[in-house]
Amino acid sequence: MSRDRDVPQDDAGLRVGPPQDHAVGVPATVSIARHAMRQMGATRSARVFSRINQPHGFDCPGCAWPEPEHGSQRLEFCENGAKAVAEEATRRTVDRDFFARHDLADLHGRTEHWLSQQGRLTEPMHLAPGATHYVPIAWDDAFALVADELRALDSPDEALFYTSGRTSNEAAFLYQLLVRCLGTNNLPDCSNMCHESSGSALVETIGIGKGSVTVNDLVAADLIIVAGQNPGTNHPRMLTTLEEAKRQGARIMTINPLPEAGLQRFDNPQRLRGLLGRGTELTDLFLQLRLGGDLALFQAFNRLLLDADAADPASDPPALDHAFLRDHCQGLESVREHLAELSWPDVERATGLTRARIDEAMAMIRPARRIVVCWAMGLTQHRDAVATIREVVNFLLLRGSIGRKGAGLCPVRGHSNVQGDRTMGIWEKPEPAFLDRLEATFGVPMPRRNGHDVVDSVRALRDGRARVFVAMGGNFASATPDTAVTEAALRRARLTVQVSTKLNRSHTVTGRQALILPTLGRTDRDLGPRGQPRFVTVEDSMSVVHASRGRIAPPSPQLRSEVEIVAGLAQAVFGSPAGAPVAVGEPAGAAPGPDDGRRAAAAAIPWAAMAADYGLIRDRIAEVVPGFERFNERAAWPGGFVLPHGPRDERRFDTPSGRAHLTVNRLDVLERPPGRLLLQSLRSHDQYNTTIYGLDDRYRGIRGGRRVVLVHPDDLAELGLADGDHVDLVSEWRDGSERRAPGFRLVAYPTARGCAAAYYPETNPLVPLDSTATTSNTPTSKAIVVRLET
Ligand SMILES: Nc1nc2c(c(=O)[nH]1)N[C@H]1C(S)=C(S)[C@@H](COP(=O)(O)OP(=O)(O)OC[C@H]3O[C@@H](n4cnc5c(=O)[nH]c(N)nc54)[C@H](O)[C@@H]3O)O[C@H]1N2
Ligand SMILES: Nc1nc2c(c(=O)[nH]1)N[C@H]1C(S)=C(S)[C@@H](COP(=O)(O)OP(=O)(O)OC[C@H]3O[C@@H](n4cnc5c(=O)[nH]c(N)nc54)[C@H](O)[C@@H]3O)O[C@H]1N2
Ligand SMILES: [Mo]
Repeated sequence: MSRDRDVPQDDAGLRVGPPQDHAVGVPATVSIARHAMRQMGATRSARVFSRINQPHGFDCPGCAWPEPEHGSQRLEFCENGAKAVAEEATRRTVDRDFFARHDLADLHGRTEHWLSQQGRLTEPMHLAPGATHYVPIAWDDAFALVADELRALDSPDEALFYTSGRTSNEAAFLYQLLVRCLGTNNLPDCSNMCHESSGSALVETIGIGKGSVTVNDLVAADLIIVAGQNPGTNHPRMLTTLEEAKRQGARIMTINPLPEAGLQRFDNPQRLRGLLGRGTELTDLFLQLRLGGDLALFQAFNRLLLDADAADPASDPPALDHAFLRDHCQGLESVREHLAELSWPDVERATGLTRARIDEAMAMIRPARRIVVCWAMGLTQHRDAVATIREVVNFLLLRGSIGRKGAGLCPVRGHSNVQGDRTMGIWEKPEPAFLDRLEATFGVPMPRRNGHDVVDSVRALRDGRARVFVAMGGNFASATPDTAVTEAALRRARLTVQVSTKLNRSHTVTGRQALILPTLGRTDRDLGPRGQPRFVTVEDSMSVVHASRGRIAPPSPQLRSEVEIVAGLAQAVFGSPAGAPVAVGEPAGAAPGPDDGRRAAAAAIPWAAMAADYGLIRDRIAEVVPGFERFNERAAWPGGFVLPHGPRDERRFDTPSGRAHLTVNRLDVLERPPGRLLLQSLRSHDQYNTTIYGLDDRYRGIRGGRRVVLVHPDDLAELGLADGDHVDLVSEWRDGSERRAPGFRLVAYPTARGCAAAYYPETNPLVPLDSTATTSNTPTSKAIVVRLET
């Protein structure tokens, strides 16, 4: 059995009160001010906040929710965006003396909260083999060290290059180019743990892995379904859009095991009524679903639509959009046959909802002509996540609610540029056409075998098949599942490299050698070699690409931009065009000729010039990535430009058949053995993924600590436990193995029956590496069978 006892905790002041039923308002404003003053002080705070999400400012590093299309004059950020910014723009710094004072064992014993609170990294640091402390290293020496380790590999496939979703388009494009010039597609990214299931389901069914709506579509919708998402905490600006949609007459249905405060009522802090009054009731119908029940629920919706159509084909509005189905879709008959067999007892078991409750939902769906479905991790991080999202697509296709104003699919992305990174080629399974264009533009043969995603990367490290690990941002050790397995895997590496803004646990779980390469963040001013200000671009959740300009003085003159770091690595690895040949390229045993040709071609890429002038990178992106024509010109447009989207723009579906696919999805109810609960791992209001800002989860009434598990009071009673008891969470995996996360305080909470909730990353040790979603291979962070042990 694996235990996570050695992951440090910080829970002395834990207090539990009643959950709130509304979001934002005055407490949020107070919370912004407190966080900002602590990290940045008054003048810097005012400067920074006036630039967030403004046409000439920077993109908020918080979430990927878009800015309003009309271009706003008001402050366009939220409490949690402000925290994300304050965390990055902090005046606190970590310098070489800090590393001299704290050895690796000391740092490893600290919490994520403590590590992040130390401040911004300021110079490159090196952990030598066997060393106890990180020590300073010059940039060129750091690059040379990486190059040496890469050259020592038998195959480029023994190196892994992770990306987290804050990386700009320009840095992401250059990074994937470097990696593919080395000869591998090992580009795992945070998306693999996040919206990969959405991408898998959408590419297959509608031919493109991105959402099909704009903000204006939400505002114009008749019905917005928010499934498996907690926008009050994770996408607070979405609440403003939902509020606007309600004012325009939309109704909102929420599907969630938890009654999340933000979705119940919203007090808009930018409106006087929000500051003083009770705010807007957002949710009209709350379906309190059992974890993982969404597939069954959407199958029930679809079956009832098919039944209604059969009973009354002439109803207004019609139950099915026959013209759309006839002209643009395929697969209706198979779905009809499959759903004719739907078992209502299975639906009730899977959803925990009565048939009467589902009929209430149908009564809201039937009159809606324009429907948007929004979702996030509550749908994507399950064993049957891809099937579930395919069923959501069925639902919208049956209603003709794709490619029509006020309607469509809205996967709400997490990291602020996670969607853009994928567009730029951060993907372990690249399209051949994309590789062809890279080859044509750069003259370097591109690797054609698929690379490792996140879970496969951990396996490769664990099994000794990968030996160098490079991370462009993120916190791989903490974000990945099966903490004990992942940490042991990382420790087997010969070299681990973290390009980071701040300290985190991944700097303390190292290979034989390790490097920390400090980089500029979104808010930092980025000056070119002649002192000229440079900008980067990002793509939001709705395919809008726009510029982001850092405006404040970086914490140290030694920092390099992510682009400069990639270029520095590339030059160290490939040398100059006339330099000595370096063995990178095909696996060992391949003839040296092509290797050298690859190296020479890669060396001929103007890395240094592109690092000096990001416009040169954008010119290449314009050649390689569809939709980025005249990129440099359009990047400068205030508000940016929207990438083309076939289904959204012209009901064009780039699937092999040219049609949208309705799919047959097998319903396999997730069983909960007696005495066990289904546990989901989620975010508190005071964190950004593995970055812990503070120990409060205000909306859920939890303060001063994070080691809590929320369980329905009736389940507690059934298990013979009580609110306030302390338990170990023990997960049970089908191979008979068990994983334990000790010492959680039980909180009686109105979640769905049979379900429990606890925070991520504290619960990551419980998720087995092999427990992943079918097809997308995303860890099942939202459905872990656990028992509670006193
Ligand atoms: N402040 C802040 N903002 C963030 C982040 C952050 O950590 N902090 N993280 C960013 C990232 S990377 C991401 S991916 C997003 C995450 O945004 P969310 O997906 O909102 O994040 P989670 O906290 O994982 O919440 C999952 C929600 O889904 C519900 N849920 C869980 N399982 C199920 C299920 O089976 N069915 C249904 N219907 N609902 C379910 C949970 O109760 C919860 O409300 O937020 C982004 N924005
Ligand atoms: N159990 C469980 N596990 C999960 C999830 C869950 O819901 N439950 N959610 C999953 C999801 S949705 C995601 S997206 C992943 C998140 O996985 P990651 O993206 O790997 O994790 P983060 O915590 O967002 O990474 C934070 C670190 O990024 C660095 N950083 C911040 N800004 C920048 C920057 O501009 N540049 C660079 N180079 N570095 C920067 C800082 O050093 C910071 O410590 O976790 C996944 N893991
Ligand atoms: Mo995410």
